[in-house]
Amino acid sequence: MKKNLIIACAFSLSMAACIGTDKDKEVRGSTADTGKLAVSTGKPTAAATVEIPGLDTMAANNAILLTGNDRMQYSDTLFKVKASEKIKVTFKNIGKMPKNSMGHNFVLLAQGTDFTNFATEAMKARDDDYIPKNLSSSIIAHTRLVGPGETDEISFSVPNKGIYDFLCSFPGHYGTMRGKLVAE
Ligand SMILES: [Cu+2]
Repeated sequence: MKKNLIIACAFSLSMAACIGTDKDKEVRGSTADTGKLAVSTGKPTAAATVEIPGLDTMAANNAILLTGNDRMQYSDTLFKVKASEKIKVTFKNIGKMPKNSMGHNFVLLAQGTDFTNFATEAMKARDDDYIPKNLSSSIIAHTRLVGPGETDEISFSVPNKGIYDFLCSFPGHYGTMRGKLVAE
């Protein structure tokens, strides 16, 4: 029960909501048993311990291959990378549906970004392929919106160790097309 709660927390919309107060961090830090990770919460000095299933056994790989399909799914929702080193994301839409009804992208958010707010603002940015200009400072990197059979490649790096959210910002997709990039 407790474990389920922690897992749900790790994948909830906002890490900040899970992390809570300093007092909570101490409690969480003392009870978590696997997959411990120092997480930046936006402030360089703030850290908490969270649990991500499968993270311990993953090797860091800065060459990310990711696909999206017609069922609004990414091929992976968890990546581990090295911070401060070049990361290359190759993202392909392997679906067949038209781009205007099932386009996909990969948008990596800066730590501390309000995930739901970002997704909501992105929905309004149809003319900019659902990349909200008013929240550009919240975006570390993004691919273009790709249609069926199309691929885009981007390179970037993340400055800090910690957990970063990514999503497809096409309207309605973020519920299933979302994941975490963990930098170590
Ligand atoms: Cu999508």
